[in-house]
Amino acid sequence: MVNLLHYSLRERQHILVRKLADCIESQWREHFSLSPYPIPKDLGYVEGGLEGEKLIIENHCYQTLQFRKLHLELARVGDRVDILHCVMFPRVNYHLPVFGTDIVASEKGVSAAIADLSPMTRDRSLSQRYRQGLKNLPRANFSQPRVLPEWAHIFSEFCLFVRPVNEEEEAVFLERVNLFLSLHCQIAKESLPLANSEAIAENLEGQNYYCRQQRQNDKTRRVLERSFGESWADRYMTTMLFDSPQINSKFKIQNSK
Ligand code: BLA
Repeated sequence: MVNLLHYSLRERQHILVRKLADCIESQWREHFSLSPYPIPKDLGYVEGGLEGEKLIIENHCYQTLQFRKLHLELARVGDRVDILHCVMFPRVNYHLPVFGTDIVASEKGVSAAIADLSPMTRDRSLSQRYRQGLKNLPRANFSQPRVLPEWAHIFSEFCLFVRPVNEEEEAVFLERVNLFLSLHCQIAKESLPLANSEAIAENLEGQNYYCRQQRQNDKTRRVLERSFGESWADRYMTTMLFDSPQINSKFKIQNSK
C-alpha cells in the first residue's frame, strides 16, 4: 500500500520533477552498488497539514562506498507546488564535491531550478578534473537566470540557478544536470579514499559549513513550518535534509598511526 502511494505522488508531479527524479535514480543505479540508508522510521514518508496546507514528502536514501548519503526527496505542497530535492553527500575520506539540485514547480511553471557541484575545500575551488569537465560542457542559455541569496556563496562558479520559461529550457536544464551527474559519478567511481587526516578534516569542515548555510534557506524552512510546526521543521532540516557528517572513529585510529 505504502509503495503504491509513493508511486502515485511521483506520477502526479510536474513533468520536470518526474524526469529529473528518474534520471538521478538511473545514474545512481548505473554507476554504484547501492546499499540501504537507515532513514528514521517516521521520516521516510510524511504527510502533514497544520495550517490547512497539506505537505506530502517521500524520501529515497542510499549509501555507497564513496557516499555516506544519496538523498532524493519528492514533495508536494497542497495541490499546487511540486518539489524535488537531491543531495549526494560524499564520505569525508573521499575528496569529492557535494552534488545538489532543487526544483520548485507548479502548474504555472518552474519558478526555481538549481544544480551545483559544490567544492568542500577551504579555498572553495573544484579540482582540475571537475573544472575541465564542467568547462567543456556545451553552452546552455536561459532567458531568466536568477540571483542567488547571500547564504548560497557555498556554490561553485558553475552553479546553475534559473527559471526555465518553457519546455525547451526545461529540457536544457535536465540535460545539463544529467551531464553534471555523469561527470560526478564517473569521477567518484574512480576516486580512492584519502589517508591524510588533514584532508579528511577539511572535507568534514566543508560539509559542516555547507549544511549550516543550506539550513539558512528560509524559503524551505517556511514551507516545512507551515505544515509541521517550527520544531519539526528544524529537526527535519538538521537530520534529514542537511545533516552534518559523523566522524567515524576508524579514521582517527588510521590517521593517528
Ligand atoms: C528555493 N526552495 C526554494 C523555494 C522553495 C523551496 C519554496 C523558493 C522557490 C522560488 O524562489 O521560486 C522549498 N526546497 C523547498 C522545500 C524542500 C526543498 C520545502 O528542497 C524540501 C522539503 N535547496 C536545496 C538544495 C539546493 C537548494 C539541495 O534543498 C541547492 C543545491 C537551493 N532552493 C535553493 C535556492 C533557492 C531555493 C538557492 C532560492 C532561494 C532564494 O531565492 O532565496
